[in-house]
Amino acid sequence: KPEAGPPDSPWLNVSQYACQRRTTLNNRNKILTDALEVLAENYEFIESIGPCLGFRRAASMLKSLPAPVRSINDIEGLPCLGPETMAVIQDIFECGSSSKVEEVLTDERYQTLKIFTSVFGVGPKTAEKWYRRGLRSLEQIVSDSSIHLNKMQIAGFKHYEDISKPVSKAEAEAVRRIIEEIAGCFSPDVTITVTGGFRRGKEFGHDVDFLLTVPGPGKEDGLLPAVIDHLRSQGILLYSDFQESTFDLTRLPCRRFEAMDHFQKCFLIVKLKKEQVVGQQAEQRCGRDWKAVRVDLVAPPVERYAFALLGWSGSTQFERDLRRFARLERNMLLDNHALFDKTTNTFLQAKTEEDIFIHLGLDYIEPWQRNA
Ligand code: DGT
Ligand code: MG
Repeated sequence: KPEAGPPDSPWLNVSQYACQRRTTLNNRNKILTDALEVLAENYEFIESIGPCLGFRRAASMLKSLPAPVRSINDIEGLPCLGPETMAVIQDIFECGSSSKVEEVLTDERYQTLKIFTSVFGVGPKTAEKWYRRGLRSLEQIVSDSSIHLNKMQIAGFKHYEDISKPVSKAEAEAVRRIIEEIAGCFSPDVTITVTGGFRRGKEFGHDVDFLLTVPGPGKEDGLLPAVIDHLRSQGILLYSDFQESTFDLTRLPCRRFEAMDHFQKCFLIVKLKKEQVVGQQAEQRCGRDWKAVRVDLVAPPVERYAFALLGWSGSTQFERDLRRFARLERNMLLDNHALFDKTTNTFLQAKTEEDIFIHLGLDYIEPWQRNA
């Protein structure tokens, strides 16, 4: 049997870091990666970070392969495949499925936590708390008067039907036009950039993510509150959670990955009229003529734009590996705000994403190749 494919095999020299791989949406190993991601998610639910990341890393590596894996021999020598992952893959090749994965999929706890965490504002901790109280369905939660829901969760339940459905590219584009028009009233110099999954070329997303910037120091102050006010006065604001900027250059960079950055941002639910979406006719007579859509807006200072853009374009796994690569291979700290070289004790400046890749000594990876 071959040791690691033929000498000219494209599978040689696959990096352990997602930021050194090109991962398009064309995943040739979906059967394997779906299975591994179920296990990762299950570990996430029990907040077992190590095993969770292990399975996520393995799935991410397999997504980058240019061809389907056909046998266990194919993947010999590839990085990110621990013994547990290898056992799952072996099971799938030998039996058509992994008993470990099947077990999780039929597990009541996994199924329940999956439903609970599908609600906007409900994370693994809250889901677990409800599960322990014996609750098993969303209906039970909304009808249980002893459960206290926060503002975000109330909105999550209220608009569940709409926001649990995927957002299409056409809908994302319609949202962009709305935000663009409103932000243009604040300043004619505002630029609006789609980030997240849509920037990576996805056809559908769970929300629409945007970066808004205004050239000139401090010119973005007040931008998002103004946008929110406008949405409200147009009657299309269903929910908003505005977070004032806590960005402080003197306290950079953060020592580890933070779930949240410090830029001015807001998490919204907006009412998107069907007539505003290209290719969609307003439903006549029966049904509503609008859909609730989750929208995230982030407004970094313009000199932080490249870092914010790189940080908000994802995928999450790509971001994790960029930071890990910077830290372990370059002795640098990267986050959504800045890149810091610990060897020279200096901040490295960047106007574009390309600048950041150059600082890190990485080949540039296009957004559509970051679907790790
Ligand atoms: P989707 O919306 O399900 O199609 O997938 P994405 O990739 O658009 O994921 P999403 O919308 O949760 O987040 C967009 C990217 O922004 C993702 O790679 C994570 C990244 N990100 C960077 N900083 C932050 C932050 O402070 N909060 C959140 N939620 N995401 C952040
Ligand atoms: Mg998104």
